[in-house]
Amino acid sequence: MFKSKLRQAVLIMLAMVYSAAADGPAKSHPGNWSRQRAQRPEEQVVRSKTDRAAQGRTFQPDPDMPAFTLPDPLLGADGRRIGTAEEWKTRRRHEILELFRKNVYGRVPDTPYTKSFKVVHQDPQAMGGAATLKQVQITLSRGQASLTISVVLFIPNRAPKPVPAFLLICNRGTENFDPTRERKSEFWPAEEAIARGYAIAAFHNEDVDPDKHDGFKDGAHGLLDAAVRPPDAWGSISAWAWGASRVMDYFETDAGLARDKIAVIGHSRGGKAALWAGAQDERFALVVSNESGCTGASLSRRRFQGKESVARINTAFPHWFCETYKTYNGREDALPVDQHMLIALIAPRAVAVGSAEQDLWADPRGEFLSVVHAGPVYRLFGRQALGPAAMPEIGAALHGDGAHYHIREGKHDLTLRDWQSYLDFADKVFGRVK
Ligand code: GTR
Repeated sequence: MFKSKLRQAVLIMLAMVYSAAADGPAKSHPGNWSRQRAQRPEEQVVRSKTDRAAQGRTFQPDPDMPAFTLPDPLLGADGRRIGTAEEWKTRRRHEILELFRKNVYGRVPDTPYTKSFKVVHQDPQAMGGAATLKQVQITLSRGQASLTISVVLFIPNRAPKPVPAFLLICNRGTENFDPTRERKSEFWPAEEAIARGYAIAAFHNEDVDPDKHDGFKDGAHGLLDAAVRPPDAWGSISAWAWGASRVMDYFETDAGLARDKIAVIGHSRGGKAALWAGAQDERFALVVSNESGCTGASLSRRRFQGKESVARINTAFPHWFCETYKTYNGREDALPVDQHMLIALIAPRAVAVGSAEQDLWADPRGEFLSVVHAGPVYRLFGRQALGPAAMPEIGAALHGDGAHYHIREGKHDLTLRDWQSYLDFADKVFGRVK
């Protein structure tokens, strides 16, 4: 009893020291940050799958950047510290969700709409008999206006039902989730998922909202917005996240799918949407961000040359976030949130973040640190997240308690290698392996 209390106290102290150090000026970590932190005694995570090609290389040291301090996810708006999971769930989680709605992603209007699901095509012998294909149309209507999200879903035939499932918010061409399987893509490796006993689904983000700035006339905005959009009206990232939740509405009606084992995954802009979907919609049991970068998994306050900034993303993609977010252009330190708080909103559910070595635009270390700094919130629930871990070697994955991080060689992309890492973690999260 005493021993376990002592151990808990040591863990909390380590976490506090760790947060303080990593929140402080970036320049307080000269040299190789990863190696400095590699020998923490309380390391909880399992190292796995080191790619042969990587040969023990670690991620490059940080470039020079201004010092920064992260907002504390556990400090409530009234100045009181959150000390229990209950306080987090009933108070702080809502405060942080509101901060993200008000300042970053925008708010979904509460306009009423109707919803219908239609299985428009079904093939019980798809993939040479390995899977059942379902093509589902989800139609959202308001008066005479409507939009339809087309979902491609494969469910493994040779697996006990209901099965866990991955839902991809696809921000690349629809050929990446070809229902005929004539075209196969690593971006959505359906055969791999099926062979491993997972259902796999995808929809195209532009079904929900075309990825262009048209003054919010088309897509979900055209359907649901009021005549005058307030400064915290939702942008396209939020619309895509909302679309993922509408697909989840359908999943809940499909007896083949385990509704408590649904993962939402996205790459890059799709990864930003997946995180925001998972932050808001607690039905997603696992949330996967692949190289989501700025206003996805990476910390906004880490500013260095060669990384996407808030000003740059708001200028290049003026339709992605709410208007208020633009007031933070060049003022990241003034944001009431940073992206570790987005990850924290997923707690105690599972989160997986992946980076690519050459993808400096997305800031791999900033993506890793977001997960680390969400740790104190996971610990309220008795989960360790990544624990006091160092960034893994290139090609390695950390499967923590409720959190996963990996970094692979190569460029900005969602590859089979990334998927394998996420499926390995999902196996653990969903109790398919010890
Ligand atoms: C880039 C953008 C990133 C990322 C990426 C993508 O142009 O700057 O934030 O979202 O697009 O979606 O591939």
